[in-house]
Amino acid sequence: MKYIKSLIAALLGASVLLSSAVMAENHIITTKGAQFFPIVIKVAPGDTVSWENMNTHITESIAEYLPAGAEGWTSNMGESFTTPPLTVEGAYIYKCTPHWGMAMGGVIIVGTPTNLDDIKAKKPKGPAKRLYKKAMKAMK
Ligand SMILES: [Cu+2]
Repeated sequence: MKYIKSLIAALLGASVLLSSAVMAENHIITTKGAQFFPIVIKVAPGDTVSWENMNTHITESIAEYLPAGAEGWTSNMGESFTTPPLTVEGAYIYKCTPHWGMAMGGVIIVGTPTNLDDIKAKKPKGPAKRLYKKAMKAMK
């Protein structure tokens, strides 16, 4: 009986480990004209994000609008890019640098976006302000 109990405990432990590894998801963002779609995407910590249909676009994180300790990224023009696993919770604002003047950017919300107050405190302007507002709205 003791043996069976420990066997069950081991199996349960293994399935928990397995499911947390399997649960990490990849989320796709695509482009429509000079816009990312969806503009705001919510993911879980450990998930990845990929951009497709990038033809004349890039994705570049904006250092001042990332959660503290998060790593940024910059893709090449036209590249279908995938982030490393996004493990730091928070809102990540990114842009298409060549089309930033046309407000082409987006927000990735990883888990709980505890840095939205930090972003607000930096008084974002123009497209960054718009993205901040969209992130706030997405959390309501
Ligand atoms: Cu672009």
